[in-house]
Formats: sequence, structure tokens, C-alpha cells
Amino acid sequence: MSATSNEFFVGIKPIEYNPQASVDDLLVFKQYNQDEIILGKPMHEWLRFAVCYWHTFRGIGADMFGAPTFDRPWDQSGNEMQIAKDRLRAAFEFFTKLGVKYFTFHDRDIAPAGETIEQTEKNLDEIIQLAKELQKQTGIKCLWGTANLFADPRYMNGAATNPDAHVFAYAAAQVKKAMEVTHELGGENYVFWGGREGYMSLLNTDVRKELDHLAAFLRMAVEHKKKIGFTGQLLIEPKPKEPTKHQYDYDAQTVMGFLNYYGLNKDFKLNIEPNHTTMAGHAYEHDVEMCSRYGMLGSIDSNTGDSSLGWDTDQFPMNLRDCAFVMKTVIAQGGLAPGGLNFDCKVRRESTNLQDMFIAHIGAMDCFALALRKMARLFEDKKYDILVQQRYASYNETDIGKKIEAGTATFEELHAFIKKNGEPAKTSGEQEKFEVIFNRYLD
Ligand SMILES: [Mn+2]
Repeated sequence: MSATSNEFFVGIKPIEYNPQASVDDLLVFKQYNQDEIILGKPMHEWLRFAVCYWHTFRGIGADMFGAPTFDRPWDQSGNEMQIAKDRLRAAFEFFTKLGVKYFTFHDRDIAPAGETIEQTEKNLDEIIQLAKELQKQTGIKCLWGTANLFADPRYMNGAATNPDAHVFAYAAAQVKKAMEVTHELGGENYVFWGGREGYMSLLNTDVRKELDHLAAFLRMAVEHKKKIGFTGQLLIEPKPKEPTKHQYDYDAQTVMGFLNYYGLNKDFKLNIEPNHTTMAGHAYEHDVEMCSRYGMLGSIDSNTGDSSLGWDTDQFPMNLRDCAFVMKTVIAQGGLAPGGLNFDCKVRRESTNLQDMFIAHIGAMDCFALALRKMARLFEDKKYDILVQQRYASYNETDIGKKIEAGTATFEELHAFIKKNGEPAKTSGEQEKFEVIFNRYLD
């Protein structure tokens, strides 16, 4: 930022939709036309894009092997609180120029920790007041907030699953405040990602005790939500490992099983990050589909990994096939609100231009917008859904199938049915046919 200007992204104008733009005109949307109606809703409502504060405004381009590569104009003043304010102004300029309607944040990304909890909360309150002002000026909303319960050394053995009750209490104090400031910013959701809620070795771990404690922690969060009048959706983000060797919130089915066991399934939904899904050994779209089919898909941390690397690379989603699979599920469940598509993504360490931040988001937004257009066609056509339904037709069309679905059939009855009817006919699964048809909708 120059002394005479409040602009950080100098020379970058608001990004506009121009389907005629040439392939090398990169600061333009070729697919994302926010107010265009698709299946009865504007594109921006289907997609509900959010920019994440941590990677995009706290990322420094460092990795486990190397020093920071980024040199950001808002990180220059030398005073921690001044930097936090400059960074926040830069972020709102970015959200506005990009044309997203939401952002997401952790408590510790947005404001620096102090020496004491009082000082930390004072810093946070000061920055939250500025965020509120900037929200008012720009109309940008908060999709969700969360607490960073993994970076500080106090959480090295876990937060809500720490063997020390004192650390558990610290995590609770931190989440209490993070929920309150999320509420103050009008956040529409609140996310729990338990990066250290797992174990490094079973030899020193009582897993049952730790999971009981995690459930107790989440119950207190539900209570506190009611106490402060926060009506946002609570979300849990599964991840199988990293930084712990095993994270308890391994994948969508594990988290749903946990919520059901502890009676928390009415109070939480899931925030699915496909890069975590692939780390759990599943296909990109697996967790999105799995929890959606149980009415538990709340939001998506939209990113991708790299199959050649295998860790959580948090790359921008640029693959049409992957985005189409996600949008197929999102359309089938009628949208994501109050959740959205949060870009939990970072530009590569080597992508050091400020402009790369825009190009990355524009590319991912266009990829999702194109995926939405393609999958709207698939949805409207009904042909694909009918083909899937036909595979299960025997449950609607035969007496025995209807009785199985109604829960009134018995083993004795089915045994008698087989004795009378013998071998079932061989039916092709036709996987290749489904793959070809899906590809035709991507044309
Ligand atoms: Mn995430």
C-alpha cells in the first residue's frame, strides 16, 4: 500500500463476467455469472463461494523444507496489530474485487494472540470491530468461524482430547470466545476441525476416554450456542490424519457414527474437504455423497490434493470432473445453504505474484460454475437418475422387494422364496455405460 492510497491490489479492477474473453485474459469470469438463474436459483446461491482467511491472507509460502516466498504488501508495518488491520482491509478489498459474498476465518488468523487470555481476547475484539465495519461497508458476510486448536504448543497432545483437563479447559475457553465473535460477525456456521484430536501412539492413549471427552466438549458447544442465541449450523470437518497419525474424525461415516453414538446427530452436520477424503483412501466425491445421502452435508471446504504427493496440499479445485461430481450431489440435495463452497486452498509456494491469488480463485469459481451448468443438464434430463433407479427396481416392483424395504420380511420367508424361485438372473452392473453417459454431460 502506498502512503497516498488505501489500495493493496493496485491495478486490479472488479472481476467481471465475459464469456467472450480470450483464453489469456485471466482476470475475468468466463463461466461464473453470479445472477444467472440455473434450476430456479441464481448461480451465487448454488455456489455460495467463500475465501478463507488463513491460506489466502496468512499464507507465507513456507513449507516443511523451505522459508517463506511471499512478500505481501499488507505485512510491512512492523506492528502486529497494525499488520492485522492492514491485512483485514486488504482481504476485504480482495473479496470485493473478486465478487465473492463470504469469507471464513480462525480466531488466530484474524488477530494475534497476546501474553494472557485477556490480552488475546482484547486483540480479537478490536479486530472484530474493524471486520464488522468492513462487512457493513462491503456487504461481505461471514460463512463460518472456527478456533485454531492445533498450532499453539499447549495443544501438542490434543485440545478436547488432551489427557490434561487444564488443556481441555483452555480449548473450551478459546472456543467459547470464537463462537461469540463468529456470532457477532453474523456467521452462518461454526466449524470444528480437530487437527490434534487423535493419537500418535495407542501405547500412551486411552481412546475411549478421549472420545468421551470430545463428545462432552461438543455438548458444551451446543449448550453455549443456545446460551448466546447463535442460530448458525455447527459443523465437524473430517480428516483421517495429519498432523496426528490417526485423527478421530477420520471420514464422513466415522463422524456420523460418532455423532449418532453420543446423541449429537441433530446438532451437527459435516464440512467436507475433498482433499481429506482422498487422504482417507476414498474417491474425491465419496464423503460429499455419503453424508449428503443422510442429510448431513452442511458445507464443503472446496479444494483438491495431488495424487502424486498424498499429503494435504490444499490446491485450488480446477478439475471439471471432480467439481461436477460435487455439484451433482449439491443439486440433488437442493443446495448447501447455510453452508457454502469455501476455498480452503493455497496458491503454490512458487506462485508469488499478487495476481496469482485472483487467478487461482477465478479459475476455481469458473470450474464450479461450469460444473453447475453441466450437472443442471444432467439433473433436468432425469435420464441418468432413471438409469440408477432402474438398478433397484425390484424393491419397488416385486412383493418380496417391497417387504424387505418395509422391514416386514423375515429370514424364513426369504428362505422359502429362494426354494420356490431358485437362482436370480445375472444382471450387468454396466459401470462403463454410466461412465460414458456421465462424460457425455461433461461435453
Ligand atoms: Mn479445511
